[in-house]
Amino acid sequence: MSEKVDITILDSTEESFDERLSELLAWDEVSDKSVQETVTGILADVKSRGDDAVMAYTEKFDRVSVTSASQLELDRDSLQGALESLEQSVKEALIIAADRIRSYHEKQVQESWQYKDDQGTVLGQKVTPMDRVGIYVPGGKAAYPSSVLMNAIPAKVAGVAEVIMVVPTPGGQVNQMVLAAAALSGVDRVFTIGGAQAVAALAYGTDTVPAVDKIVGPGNIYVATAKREVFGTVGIDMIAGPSEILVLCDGKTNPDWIAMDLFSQAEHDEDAQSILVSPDEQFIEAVKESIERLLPTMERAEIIRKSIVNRAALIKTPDMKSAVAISNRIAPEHLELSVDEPEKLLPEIRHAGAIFMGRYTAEALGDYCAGPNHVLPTSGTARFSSPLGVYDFQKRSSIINFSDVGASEMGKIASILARGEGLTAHALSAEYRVKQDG
Ligand code: HSO
Ligand code: ZN
Repeated sequence: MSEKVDITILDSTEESFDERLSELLAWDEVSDKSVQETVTGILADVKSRGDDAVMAYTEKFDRVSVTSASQLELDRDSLQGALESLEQSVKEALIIAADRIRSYHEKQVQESWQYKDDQGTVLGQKVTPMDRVGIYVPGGKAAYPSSVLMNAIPAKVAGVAEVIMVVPTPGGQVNQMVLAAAALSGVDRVFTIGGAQAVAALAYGTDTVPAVDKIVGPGNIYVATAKREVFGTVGIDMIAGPSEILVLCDGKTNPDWIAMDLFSQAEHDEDAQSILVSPDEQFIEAVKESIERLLPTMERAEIIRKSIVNRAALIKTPDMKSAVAISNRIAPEHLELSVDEPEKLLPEIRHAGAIFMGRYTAEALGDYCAGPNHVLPTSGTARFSSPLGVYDFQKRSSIINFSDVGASEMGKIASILARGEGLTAHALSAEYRVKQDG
């Protein structure tokens, strides 16, 4: 049984193509004034009343009432217990995923370095982890254990001493797999709080929740708005837009595989974007047929249909070269190169969050267990940003150690520049160290 799906089909040689593509790509996060006001109020309240405000909002929004904020913290045993309670196959899968994510991220650790210039002055860069990081994990349906691994493991690999997770438990419902993932990732403390109040608690600190240096992790519009507002007091990660996938295919992959790869991102969200670009017109027709046949069988058919009808496209190009050009213009979060020799295309790929090479590399593998991070730049931001990684939890200090000769030589230079800026104290500070005899 197959049903018609109104999916956009474009030909890149048509005059209207650029405009149609731009329309399709356009994405604006709704910035709602009332959300903004609510969030500002919650942030200010938590900042001034601390735990009392956190408890009040947790009761209001999550229907969880406690007499002391310390009851909102889970102990280590309950995390370990959650891991033990999992079905064996699920536990093993989580362990394998965590191990692979850890191994991959260990390669990203940046080392400190130093060198000596010809005046004997030592210059360098010292890399240190952040002290404390907060990880936001959404509650309910959008609680992805895989995202706990992807956020917490890089922080731990970076050497962050304390990783604090917050996760709302609406109606007291705790997601065991999320807690198990926290245990496996080495999360240090977990608080069952969420929303803007959790972001505020992490940013400002309360008697119970310690203030962190950076907050990462996805959340709803309230969480995203709160993160934006506390930025500056703490660091934040990028604010993720809806998931996207772009498949470049030569027409020789099983069309059902490609249809399902498109669905895999479409099922995240009605606003998710799935695009196929191929020089093979018949293949595009075949994928459309697969979509129409497979869609009614999907558990999340309604979300997928809306995402496909609103934001998907099947794009026909004259050749692979123009397909690659379209991909570079879109700068997708996920890019599949479903061709025989993907390494030949790779040098031409300029912007993509993650590149999935060859017909066997389903994007879904990257979401869970390949190893690289699944927190990736969306909405074209791969033009200037990168996947979440260890480097997001490390920072750099410059090291400068002047020799006496160096201080004398560079003191003369600094003095000239300082006087040029009219900053006499700077000039004298440098000049005091200039050797008078040389
Ligand atoms: N594809 C999502 C991540 C995810 N997928 C989590 C499944 N679970 C990020 O773009
Ligand atoms: Zn996904």
